[in-house]
Amino acid sequence: MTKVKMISPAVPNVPWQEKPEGLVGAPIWRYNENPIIGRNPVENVARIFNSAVMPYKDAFIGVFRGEQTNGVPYIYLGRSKDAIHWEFDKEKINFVDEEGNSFMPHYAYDPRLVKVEDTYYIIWCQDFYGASIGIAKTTDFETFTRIENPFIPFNRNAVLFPRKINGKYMLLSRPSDSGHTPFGDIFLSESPDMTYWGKHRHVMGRGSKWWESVKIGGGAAPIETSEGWLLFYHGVSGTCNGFVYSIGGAILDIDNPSKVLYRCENFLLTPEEWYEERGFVPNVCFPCATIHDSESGKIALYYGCADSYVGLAFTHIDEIVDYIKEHSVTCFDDTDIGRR
Ligand code: BMA
Repeated sequence: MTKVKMISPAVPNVPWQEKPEGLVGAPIWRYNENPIIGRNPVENVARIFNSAVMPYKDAFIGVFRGEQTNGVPYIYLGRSKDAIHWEFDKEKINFVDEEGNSFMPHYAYDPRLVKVEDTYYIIWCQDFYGASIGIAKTTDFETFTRIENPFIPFNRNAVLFPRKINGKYMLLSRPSDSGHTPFGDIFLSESPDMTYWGKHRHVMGRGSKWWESVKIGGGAAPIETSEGWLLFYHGVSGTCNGFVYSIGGAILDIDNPSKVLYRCENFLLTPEEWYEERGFVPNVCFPCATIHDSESGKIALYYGCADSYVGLAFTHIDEIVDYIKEHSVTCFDDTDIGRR
């Protein structure tokens, strides 16, 4: 029995490795065979990173950011029996619009995959006369129907909550500019139908702590727990050699998630290993998904590494919630409702 309850299905085959002895810092430890996806994983795809996975039937499925050899990112479907070794479709996902006509975005990156009720949603960044958020839905991973873009540009990072809250779909996002945005806070928007989005609220701002002082953005879909929504997000620091992306943690109010209950002042994971520090864009740890088991409390966290690889790390619900609470520092902009 875990102390903190995860309100989600049991996933007994969640990938797992025990915590190494003598771990210092936050209770998150890397898989010792990282990276789990290396370079040139599919013909015409140079790198896969910033990708999202989840349990599906008795195995696992995922949507993967595949950087083609012409440099343009698209989304590829992958399947796995153990959530560690992945097989990818050779062709990128061919979306259709609501009339059934083929729809191929100009580019598509940083997909998240979230199941709400009986539908799986893919949320990503695409061109909409500027970088903005795209959404598609599927029930069978064969037909992917692109639905309305939720926002006008610019916005390059979004993730859906895994259930409606007070009857509404909830989407975290980070409004931005069209490039390598030098600012950014996390906002929350709600919708009755996944088409019309409003009641926008500020959730939390870039932090006063140096590791997240430039911008922050939602990461994995929030995990529902008895303490609130556990959110793994990314925080960015500016250095004389460019941005550094670390993983942070916060817990949001269960009924009103624009209110931050706890926010960890320390990063949970920061680039340290060769596959995080060295690559197409060095020094990037970019969380996009978790697979978690409510019975055992095990959490497997998937994150993009250096815009080149996919990494896997582990934590336990009781340990991570304790750590975030023990090291929590919030300000008024975090804890209030977020409407001015
Ligand atoms: C962000 C996004 C991510 C990327 C990161 C580091 O702006 O584009 O896809 O991992 O930059 O390059």
